[in-house]
Amino acid sequence: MDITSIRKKAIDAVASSSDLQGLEIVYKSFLGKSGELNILLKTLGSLPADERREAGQSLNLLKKEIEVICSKKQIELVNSDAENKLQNERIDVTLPGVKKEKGRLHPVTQTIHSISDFFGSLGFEVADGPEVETDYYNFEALNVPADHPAKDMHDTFYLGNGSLLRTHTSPVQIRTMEQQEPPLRIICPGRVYRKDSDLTHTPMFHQIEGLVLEEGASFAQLKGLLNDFLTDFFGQEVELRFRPSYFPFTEPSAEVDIRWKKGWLEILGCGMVHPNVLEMAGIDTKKYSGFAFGLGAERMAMLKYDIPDLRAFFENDHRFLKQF
Ligand code: 2NL
Repeated sequence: MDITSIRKKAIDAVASSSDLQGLEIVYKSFLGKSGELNILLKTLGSLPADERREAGQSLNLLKKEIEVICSKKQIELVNSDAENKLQNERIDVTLPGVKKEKGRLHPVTQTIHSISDFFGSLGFEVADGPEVETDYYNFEALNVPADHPAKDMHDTFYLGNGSLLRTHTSPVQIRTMEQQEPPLRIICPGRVYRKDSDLTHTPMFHQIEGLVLEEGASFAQLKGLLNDFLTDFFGQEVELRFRPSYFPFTEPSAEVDIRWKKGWLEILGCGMVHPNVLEMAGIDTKKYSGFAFGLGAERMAMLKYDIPDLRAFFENDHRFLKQF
């Protein structure tokens, strides 16, 4: 094989390489360990000395030449690769983007926040506590007798190890009275659980209870407070009606109705904290008296936003939630 024909073969092969891998193969077939030039180099030894020198030189020149045309071709291929990508992988920056919907607080959470804010402005502190409670904190400390219907297996979720899911947030108030010295003004929002499920009841809902414990706390104060609260909540003067009622943990007790669409609507329960409850929590009943109230957050949100169906709060349909 003479050098001239190897040279021609190499130039043709490099020129017709259409991609970088192909060029690499061509390069190796001439300049690699067992490439054509190396094989030729090994035959030099069998040539007469005067011819050997000349042949060696031309082989070296050819080697350099092939290296140069290969690297030129390499640059060409890299450039045309980038050009191809620019031509073929176009992005239409004028296409409309995919919108991400903004999240927001659940209407029940917003209601809890707005109620907590109102009482916060009057010096109430927000308190919370466990959702898994003992019979003592959920019932006994609240003067609920052992045979009270609320304690029935059909009304309360018992967890089987002596604990239960709290049926109201009152245990939080009991725990606070045990731990802090009066005077006390607290608001206790949170999840509560009752074994009840139909159109107007869900097994979990949110309750907000309030407690004021101080010297001279009176029913008159309670009435004034609830009047101010409901006026603030509904954003207009509301007419209230206090109806005598019964809760084991308050005495006297009342249910509060507001005038609503030509009739009366029950909105919360309240009363003066029963002395048994205060004494069990270690409060000096000669010095202190207290009043408390409780309301359902979902019910308040339904009234405020005029939502007819309780289930809407639990379905988490964006079309419903984004309205608030
Ligand atoms: C309702 C309204 C009420 C209370 C909750 C309470 C808490 C303590 C002591 C006394 Cl620690 N009372 N909370 C009082 C009256 C009503 O909730 O309709 N409950 C069934």
